[in-house]
Order: sequence, then C-alpha cells, then structure tokens
Amino acid sequence: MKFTKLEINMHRVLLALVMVGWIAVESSLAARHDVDESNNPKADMAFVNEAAAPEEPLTLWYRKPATKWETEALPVGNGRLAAMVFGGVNNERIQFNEETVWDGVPTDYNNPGALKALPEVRRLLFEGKNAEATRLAGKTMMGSPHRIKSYQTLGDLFLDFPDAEKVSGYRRDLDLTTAINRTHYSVDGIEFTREVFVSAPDQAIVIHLSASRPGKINFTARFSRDNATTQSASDNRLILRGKLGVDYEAQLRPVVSGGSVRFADGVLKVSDADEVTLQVVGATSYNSATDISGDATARCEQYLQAIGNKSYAEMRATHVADYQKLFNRVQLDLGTTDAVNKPTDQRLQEIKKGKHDPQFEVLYFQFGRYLLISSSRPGYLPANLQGKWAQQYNAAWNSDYHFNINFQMNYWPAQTTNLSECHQPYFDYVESLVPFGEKTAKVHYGADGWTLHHLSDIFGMTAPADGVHGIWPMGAAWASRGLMEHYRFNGDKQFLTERAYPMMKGAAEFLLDFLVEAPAGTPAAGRLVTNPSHSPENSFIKADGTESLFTYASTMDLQIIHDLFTGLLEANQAIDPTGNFDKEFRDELETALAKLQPLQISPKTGRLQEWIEDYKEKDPHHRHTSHLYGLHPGKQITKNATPELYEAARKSLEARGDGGKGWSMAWKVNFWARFHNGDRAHKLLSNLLSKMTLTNLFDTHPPFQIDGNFGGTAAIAEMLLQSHDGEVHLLPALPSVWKEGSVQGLRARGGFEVDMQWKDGQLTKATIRSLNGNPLKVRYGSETREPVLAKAESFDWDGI
Ligand code: FUC
Repeated sequence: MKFTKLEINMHRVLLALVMVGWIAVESSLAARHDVDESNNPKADMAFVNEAAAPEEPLTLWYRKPATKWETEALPVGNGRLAAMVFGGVNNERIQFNEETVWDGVPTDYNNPGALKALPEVRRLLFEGKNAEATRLAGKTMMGSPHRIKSYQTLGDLFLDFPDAEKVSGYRRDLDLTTAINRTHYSVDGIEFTREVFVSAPDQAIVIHLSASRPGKINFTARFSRDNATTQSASDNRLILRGKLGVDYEAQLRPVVSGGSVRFADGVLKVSDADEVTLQVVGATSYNSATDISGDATARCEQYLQAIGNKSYAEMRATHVADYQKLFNRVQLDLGTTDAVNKPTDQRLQEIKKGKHDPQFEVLYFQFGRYLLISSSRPGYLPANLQGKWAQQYNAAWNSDYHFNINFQMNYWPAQTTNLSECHQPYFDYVESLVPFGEKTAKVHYGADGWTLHHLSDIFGMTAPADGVHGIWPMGAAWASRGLMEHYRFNGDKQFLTERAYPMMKGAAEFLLDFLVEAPAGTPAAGRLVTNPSHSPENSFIKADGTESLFTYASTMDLQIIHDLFTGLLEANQAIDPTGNFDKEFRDELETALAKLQPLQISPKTGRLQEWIEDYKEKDPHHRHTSHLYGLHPGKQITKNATPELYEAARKSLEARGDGGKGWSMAWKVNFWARFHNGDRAHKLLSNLLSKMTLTNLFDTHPPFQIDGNFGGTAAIAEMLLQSHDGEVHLLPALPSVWKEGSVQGLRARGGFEVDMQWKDGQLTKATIRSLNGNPLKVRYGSETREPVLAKAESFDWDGI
C-alpha cells in the first residue's frame, strides 16, 4: 500500500490530534484536585521534647501533625469504611469514606450502534489503515455514555480543641500490628491521647480521646461536606446527609464520661470530660449496580444499635483480635538497624539518599498487607484505585476499577501473603459484572459470553470508556486469572466448579467469538487474532512513519488468551481428572490454542515483540510493559519451558528501563524476581521506595494510587518464594543485601505454607506445610526434592 506525502502528513496530523486529545483527557483525569485543604491541621506551633520511638517496630510514626491529606495523613479502614487521620493538636481532621459513595446512577452504558462498524474497523486494521480505523472506532464503537463518574468522600469530621502554643512530646503513629492510629502529646503538663481505628466487627470508625487528668477533655466536633446538610439530632447524634445518585449518610454518637455534652446547630460540644469515645457510622442507599433504593438512615441506625453500649475497651479488643487473625499470618525479618528509632519520614529521606534500611522494607511490605486488610473484606466491594481512601469529589481517574492492570495488581499480594479472604471482594465484584458484560458482548461484538473493557464503576460499566484506547475487550479474561489463582492456592473445588469455571468459561466464550482469522497477505495470515486490539495505552510507529495505538493481535492479547484457555484446561482436569467434563468445550479451546497467533521475537532487536509487526515504539520507556504479561503475572514464559522467549522478554525489560509510574515500577520488581535476579529486583524496589513512595508510605503515580503499594508488597513475596512453574521455589531472587533473614507464613500454589530462614545469603532451613496433601516439588537453587506429604504434614528442608 502506498501513501502520498500529503496523505502521510494528514495521518500524522490526525493521529497527533487524537493523541493530544487523549493525553489531555488522561492528564485531566489524573489531576482533578478539587478539594479545599485550608482547614487542615497546622503544625506551626512550638514542638518541644521529642517523643521516643514506639516500641513496636512495625509502626509508621511522625513528630508533627499531618498537614496534607495525600502525603502525610494516615489511613485506617475496615474494607467498607475508610478514614485518613491528620493527628492535629488545635484541630483535628478525620476525612472518611464509605465504599458506595459514588456519583452516578445505574446506567446502561452499551452503544447499540457499536456492532455495525466492527467489520469495517477490522478490515481497515488488517489493511494497515490504522488512522481511519481509529477515527471510525472512536466515532462509533465507544460506550454510550463513555464516561463514568467518580468515587467520592463521604465527609470530614473536624474536632476543635482549645488553642495550645507549646506542645510537648508529640507523636502520631500507626501500629500495623493492631491497626490503631494514635496521636499523643502533652500541653501544660497534661498528656492527651487520641486513638482511631475502623472496626470490621462493629462497622464503625471509633475515635477515643483521653487525658492524664480527669476533666481535661474539651472540644467541639462537626461534620462537613459540600452539598450535604449537617445537623444535630435530638437523640444526641451528629448527622451528615446528602444525595448524589445514592443517598448517603454519616452519624456520630458520642459516649462521654464526666463533664458535659451539648448539641446545637450541627455541633457537638464536650466540656471538661474525663474520656470520650466517638462512634462514626456511614452508609448509602446502594444495594447493587441496578438498585439504589436502600435506606441510608436506617442502615446507620442499625449499625449504632448493633454497637449498643459496648465499652471502648471491648470494641478495641474485638477490633484487634479480628485484624490480627489476618495480619499475624506472615512475619518477615530482613535484619534490624537503629534507623527504626527515627521517624518514618526521616527514614524515607535517608533512603532517598541511598541508605539501605531493610527494616523499612519490611514495614513497607507489611503496610501493603495492612492496606489490603483495611480496604478489602469479604462481603464488600474490592479495593479501587485508591483502596477506599479518597478525599475528592472528582478523584484521579475517578478512583475507579481499571482492568488493564491496576485492579488486578491490587490483588497480587492477596494469596502469596496469606490473605485469601481479602481476595473475596474481587470475585464477588467480577461476578456482579458478568450480566453487564454479557450484554456488552452481544451489543458491541455480537458475541456470546461476557466481556469487560479497561475500566468499571459500581453501576455496571462494561462498555468501552474514555477514548479509543478503551476499546480493549480483554478485561474479563485478565480478571478471570484471579479466579484460577484462588483455586491454585487454596484447592477449593466447590469455588472452582461453581464460580470460577463458569466465569472463566464465559470470558473464553466471548474470546472464541471475538477471535478472527487473519486474512491472506497479513503477517498472521490463517492464524486466530484479536481485532481490534491495543497493547494497553502504548503507541507505535509504522514503517510509513505514521503513529497508532490501535491495531490487531497485540502480544498481550495473545498471552491473556493463552493464559485463560490453558487455565480453563487445567480447571477442567481438576474438576474431573477422567476427562469427561465439558469435553466439547475443551476441544474447542485446544483447537483455538493451536491456531492462535504465536508470540514473536524481533529479528532486529532480539526482544519479545509487543505488536504483530516489529514496529518502532513511540515511547520506548512506556509505563505499561504489557507484552511481558506472559512472564508475570502469567506463566507462559518461564526459564524452563520457553528459554528463548524468556531471554527475549529479558531484553524487552532491559529496553523498557528502570523508570515508570509507581505501579509500573512495582511490576518491574516482579519481573526481575521472575528472572531470578534479586539484585536487580532490589534496585527497582529501592527506586519504588525512594521515588514513588510518599511520607505516609502511600504509592504515588503521581498522584496517590494504591496499586503500587500492592504490587510492591507482592514483589517482595515473589523475591522470596515462587510457585508458578510447577514447583515451590525457595528464595528464587534473594538480593545480596538481604544477607540474613527469615519469613513465616508465605503461601504457594498447590496449597502450601512456607517458613524460611537464611544466613550469608544461603537457605539454612525451610518448613513447608501441606494444606491439601497435593504433590510437592521443592526447589532451592539447582536442587529439587519431592517429599510426599499428606494434608497437614510438613517437610523440613535443612539447608546447606
Ligand atoms: C492506566 C494507566 C495509568 C493510570 C490509570 C489509572 O490507564 O495507564 O497510568 O494508572 O490506569
């Protein structure tokens, strides 16, 4: 095909316009700060007598109040409710969320006109007319509407105290072993202590104020939120109430000993009290993606009623026990240093200057587990782009669920770090999207099964969103990988048969319909390919100099399909080892796999090709490294099974460089772990900590985005233990700086729990407990062993 100069220039202009538009949309989605932070606590009074370090090393701690939400305030949560605490002295701000406070209403996002253009878009892409295809698809194939609305704050609770000019021994901290935030200081010789936690058993944010002398607690409390009413009710409550599509409500009930309590005009005034507990509950009218007719007020009432007159001590003990049941399953020790005696922000500064602080790495690892426990609990929604912590009305990327990496990355540490229960919201949410995805499959592609595109909300968005890069119907297939992983780690056959297999099958049915045979004259002629396709959000330069991000048969698609189809075959075998289960479908998968376009290695660069042709990359350091999906999280590319692809993938990763957004750096730590290169993985981990980690240890894209925290936590586990290649691999990527250490409670596929100790970089002992009595092959270095273990038996590998 030949283009005239004019045509080429027109293409360039058109593409430039599309790209500029897209980048503008992307950056406006990223930077939608619409929150007034002028009422945040100040830290401009005199702070004297430095507080000592907390006794518990797994504590984030600081010697000044937070003055900024994003970088300094500390997160607490119970999976449904979340709060950010500043630890102010003269005034305190506790911003809080409830997971269903989303703008928007149940919506049918499907576009009945989309299907009509599909054959033409496909033809154009096969003929290399990418710009025309982009234009046509952008006009015709997007969801309608193609924008979702934002997850939002539920509100702020402001506490105002008598002004203090001099504050002694100030410390605010977050103890990861108890999930309790504490602010402690003295004014005029009186010690004040404030504790905040969010209880899962009691479904409340609990704030407790105490002082070293009776009668010394004085403050006012009020709720605040744009477009909401705040009032004090006759029965001693503060109420915040408003409406988006959903009705939302928060209620505060004080429990006060000593002194006096007054309510007036939406303000609670506590005078001369000995001790105060504030119970804050919140709810909306959201029932499901299609029903928002619940009663937010009644829900708040019920939560408070259920708490009844439980004492603070009782609520605290229940919370700690509930949290520790999950948190205590994994211990990690990478060595100790006296840096632990310094405040967390100071340690981070020193890490930025190149200091190695292994105990900080453990803190970061356990913080990721803490965040997952605090933002993802059975029965509720999964963690979104900010977990559940968002102060905005228009959050970056709406704080939504992004399916082209971010949502899945949030759950990478769930199984390996022994928090399988916290994975449940992922399954429930994905399952809730199936009926919507079935409709999208039909309406947009005339296909069976179900599909998801690159993002979703809580109102059933499954159609293409945002821009042409949103025409990426691979979300359901990638999301399905988590279902199979749950089975691999836990061996729950009922889950596999009744939930995972049907959802995976539906995702595959869609793809079987969506795949087309590439026509003669194309590089993939006669092979099954996806069309249209993207390598998420990355664009390329064609031989004629034109740019595009729209194509067919991107490498990532082929890997996701391989992963899903082979996963289904594995599931089929697990459900019925005799081979009689769903045989016809199994045959269909096998036939499709044999005909699927294979992965390609560039003859020019030796790298794994990202696209169907060996295009030049527009941005060689692009944040997405999508074509290495088969290396991680997938398992198509391994050292043992595909050594050539493995080497090619390594070259691709080298070429991508060590930079990236928070989440992309975290992904690279995982990749290097899969290359068994502990030192390189550690280098990237150090970059993640020093460049993409905020003072409160939140990951930053920028702005704050939680996936990097979860990806980083998962990567540390991946450096210590791997199990994706048919064996439990001990210390596969131990960096030389982690000379001595130990870990307890990591989980491996096949159903194993692993403890390890090492010294001078060598394994000294490992204990592997079998949870299901499955066959076991263990590897350390080049040595493998195959002990036979019954369920609950364990095996000790005594090291060298
Ligand atoms: C994807 C990424 C962006 C960002 C957004 C939430 O679109 O490409 O970097 O993480 O998700």
